[in-house]
Amino acid sequence: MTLLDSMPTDCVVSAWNEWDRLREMVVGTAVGANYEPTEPGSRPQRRGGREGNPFPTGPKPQHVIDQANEELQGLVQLLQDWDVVVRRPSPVDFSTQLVSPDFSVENQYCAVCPRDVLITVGSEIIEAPMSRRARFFEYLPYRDIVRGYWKQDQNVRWTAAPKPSMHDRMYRQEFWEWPLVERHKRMHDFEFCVTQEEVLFDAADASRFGNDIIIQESMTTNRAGIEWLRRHLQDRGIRVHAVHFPLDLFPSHIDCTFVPLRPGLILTNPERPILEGEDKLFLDSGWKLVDAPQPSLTNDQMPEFCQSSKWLSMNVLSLSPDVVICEENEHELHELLSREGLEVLTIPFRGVYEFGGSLHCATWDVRREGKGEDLLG
Ligand code: ABU
Repeated sequence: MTLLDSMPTDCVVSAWNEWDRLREMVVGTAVGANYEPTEPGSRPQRRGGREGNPFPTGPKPQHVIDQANEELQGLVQLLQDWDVVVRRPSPVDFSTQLVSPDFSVENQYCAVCPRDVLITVGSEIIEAPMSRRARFFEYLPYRDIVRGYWKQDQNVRWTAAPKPSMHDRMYRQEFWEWPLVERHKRMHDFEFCVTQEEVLFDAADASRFGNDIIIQESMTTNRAGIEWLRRHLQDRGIRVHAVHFPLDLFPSHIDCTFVPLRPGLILTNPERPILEGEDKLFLDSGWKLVDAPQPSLTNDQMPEFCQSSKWLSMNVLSLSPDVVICEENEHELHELLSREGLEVLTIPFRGVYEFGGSLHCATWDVRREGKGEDLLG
C-alpha cells in the first residue's frame, strides 16, 4: 500500500470498513421493481406452503412497492437525522426484456439492494459483474450518482469489473436438481449454480475490514471473481481472503452470515459457522465472534415472494462503531447488541424483505470517516 492510500482523506468517496462513522450513503428504491425471473442462476420459489405454485413474473404489485418505499424513506429520514447525506437511485423500468448475443431474460429485477452491485474500497467504487441475467444492468440506476462523484473529485477511482457472458455455459444447471442429501455430501466442494470459468461476484459477498476484505464463495461469487478482486486490489496493499460457510447450502451474500460491527466484534450466524481454520484470521487478531439469536420470523413466515432467509434479521447497518440500526421486531438481537455496548436504533423494514434484503443490503456506503488500517493478521 502507498502512504497516500492509508491516509485519512477528504475525498468524496472514502470507506474502508462496515462500521466507521457514516457520512454519505445511497439508499435503494422499490420504484419499478419486478419479480425476479426463473433463469439459470436463480429458481425463485414461493414460501409458506405455496412452494409448488408458479412464481409470478413482471412488475410487483403497487401496494408492495409502496410499503417498501415507505420503509426505505423511514431509513432515509433516520440517516438524515444523523447528518448522513443520502442519495437515491435514478428510476429505471425493470419490466423490459433483455436480449444479448448470449442470453435473454423476460424482465429485470429492482434497485432495492445497491449493496449487491457496488462496493467502496477506500476512494474506489467497484461495480460488481453480477451473476444473474436479470441483474446484468443493475448498475444503471447508480450511474448518475457514480459519474457525479467521479466528476466532483479527481481522487475518485471508478472501476467496472468485467461483465460475464451469462451464457448457459456459465451455469451448472444440475445444481438445482441436487437433493439436500447430495448438497450436504458436496458442501465442502463449494460448487454452486455458477461454474468457475468467468469472473463473477456480487459486491454483497464481500465485507471490508480496513486493508483486508473477506469474500465468500457462493451462488453469486465464484473463485475467478475472488481472484479478479484479489489481483485488482493487491497493488494498493489490500488483501482479499476467501471465506466459506459450508453449512449454508445456498449461500448468497455474506451480510446475513458474518457481520463485523466494530473493530474486534463480529456478529455470526449460528447455523452457518465459518469453515474450520478460517476463524483463525479473526481470532488471532483478537476479534470476538458472537452468535446472533434466532430471528423473530421462521423461514416459512418470511414474505411469500422473498428469496432470502430469515437471517435478514442480522442484516444490520452500522452508523458508527457505537450505533447500529436494526429491524424493529428483532428484540433478542437488540438485547444482544445492547449488551455488547452498542446503541441500537430500530425501524420497521419487513416490507423491504420481499425484495431480498434488509438494512445493509438496501444501502451502499459512499463515505465513512476513518482510513485503511491493518485489523486482521
Ligand atoms: N441478500 C442477502 C440474503 C442472504 C440470506 O438469505 O441469508
